[in-house]
Amino acid sequence: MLETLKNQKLQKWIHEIVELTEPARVHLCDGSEEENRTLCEEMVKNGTFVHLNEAKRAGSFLALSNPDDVARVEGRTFICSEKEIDAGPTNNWRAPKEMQDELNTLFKGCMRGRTLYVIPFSMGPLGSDIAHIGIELTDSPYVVCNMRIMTRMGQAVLDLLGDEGEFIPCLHSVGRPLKVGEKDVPWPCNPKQTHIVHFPEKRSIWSFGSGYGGNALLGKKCFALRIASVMARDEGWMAEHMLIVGVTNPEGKKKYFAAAFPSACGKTNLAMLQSQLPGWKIECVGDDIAWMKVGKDGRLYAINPEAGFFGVAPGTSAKSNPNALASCSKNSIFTNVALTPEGDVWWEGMTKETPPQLTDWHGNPWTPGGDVRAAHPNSRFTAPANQCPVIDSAWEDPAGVPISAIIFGGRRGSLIPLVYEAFDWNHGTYLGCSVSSEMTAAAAGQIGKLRHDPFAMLPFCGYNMGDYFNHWLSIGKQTTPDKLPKVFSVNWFRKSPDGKFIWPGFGENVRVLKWIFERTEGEEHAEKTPIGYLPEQGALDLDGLHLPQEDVHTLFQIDQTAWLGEVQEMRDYLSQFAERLPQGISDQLDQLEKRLKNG
Ligand code: O2Y
Ligand code: MN
Repeated sequence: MLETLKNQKLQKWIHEIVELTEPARVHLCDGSEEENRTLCEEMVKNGTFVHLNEAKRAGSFLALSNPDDVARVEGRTFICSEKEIDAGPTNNWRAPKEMQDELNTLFKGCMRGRTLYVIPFSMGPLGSDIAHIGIELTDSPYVVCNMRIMTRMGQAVLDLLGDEGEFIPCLHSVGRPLKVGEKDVPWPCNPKQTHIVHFPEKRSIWSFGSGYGGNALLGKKCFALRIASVMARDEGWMAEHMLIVGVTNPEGKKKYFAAAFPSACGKTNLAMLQSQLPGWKIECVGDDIAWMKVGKDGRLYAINPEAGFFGVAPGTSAKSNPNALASCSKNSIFTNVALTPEGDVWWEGMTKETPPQLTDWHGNPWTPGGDVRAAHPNSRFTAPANQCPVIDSAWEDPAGVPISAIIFGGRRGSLIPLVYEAFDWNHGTYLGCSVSSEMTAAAAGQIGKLRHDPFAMLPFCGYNMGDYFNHWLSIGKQTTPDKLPKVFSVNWFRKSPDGKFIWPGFGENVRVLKWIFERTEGEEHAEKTPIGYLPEQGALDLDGLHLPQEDVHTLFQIDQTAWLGEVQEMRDYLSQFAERLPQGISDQLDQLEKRLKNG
């Protein structure tokens, strides 16, 4: 069957990997309905999938992972550039030759008794100038079915690849070969040996030992962020951890915004926001990743390289995100959520009432009231983006959508105003550098501790982040300032002196998007302050919110002493990048400090 492959480079690579991993069979994925059905049936037989009730959740399945394989593993994720300095101080670096030797040993015979699936996939609409092709070789049928939702996958991609086309090779194994006659387990994996490895110079990915999410669906974080960020640096474009939304005003004018948030800041909710302001409409182009390129007209154009959502289930409800809930109403895969006696899914925060009886994510009977959660906190739904009720009409436009604003968010109980605007692109780049969040992870015992997450890219930048900051500065030189998106900072999490969140969030965040929209229209409504432009008195639409005046004051208060402390905190944080920290970023720090001191 491999002989039908026209691309010699692909054929040669598959042969090499077959020789190394020794699978029992090779299957070239065509992406068809029939292929998907067969794989799902096989996984139901093997116990990997539970077929959900067709009347409640058509075409959908539940998988329960091994409890030791439930999330991305940053400690086992490596950037193997030739020089350590090129991976930078925020990545785990290993010498490529040494790592390749280790991987060759791990992968030797690792697919014995299993099928090697060849998944041709496109990140981005087929044929888009901004899109790129990848080939994932995996021994996990679960990965195949998820990749079919998350990417454009199958024969059409091979046709586009042709004889000479370029692709990113992505190799994945669950790392658990089967002995002759051995019965498989429902979720094969090898957590002790997990390696998620990126070779930025070779532009290749080797992932071993995990079947879960970002570790295994290699198109997402491994390719579309870590390797793509390197490609983007070398080729003059941007691979960002950003959602993309279309915002339409009551007059029918539409603009597109991209936004980066660290985890646990409501990114998916913003991507699918239900506007609480009459006449204002938000539509979703993407919920997680944006690839952006300066177009012929000098504006920045963005595509969503993905075709589906791999969303966190807990907390997703008809109130918090009805559009996410509708997106996974059918043709979806659920991982590590609870199962109802009716054969549907449930997770904490889905409904007001907890069902009296469930099967939890360990597969055990579960009743409310105990300490254990029914669904894992990182349980997920994999849902086709085209099932989202507010998917934007241009979400698959190969040309991308023109970006008018870039928004950086974080979770900060104090200091950072609800919204402010950077003075220019370089200042906006500094805002990206300063993204940070107060941690919410109770288990880690670090509640409230500040975690820096520049551009929300800390775990996803495939090279030295100092060079990444420089790349941002250089994008600003590709076009004229009037064509560049304006850059904003938002913080939904500022608290009043009595410790309560002030801003209602969710659908009310549209009020902030409205002000941003108006600013990109060139409307004034802004007051110049040392940290940037803030909404002038009355410019932010607060009609009907009934926020006490002192809370509105706190939302926008700039505490000079605390801000000078933040400058010092940023100097300390950024010092790790040493000679790779661009002068342009140090200049921003100096200028901010000067403005603060001058009042
Ligand atoms: O735990 C995982 O493997 C999922 S990570 C993830 C999934 C979807 C969107 N974003 C993320 C993330 O970690 O940023
Ligand atoms: Mn993400």
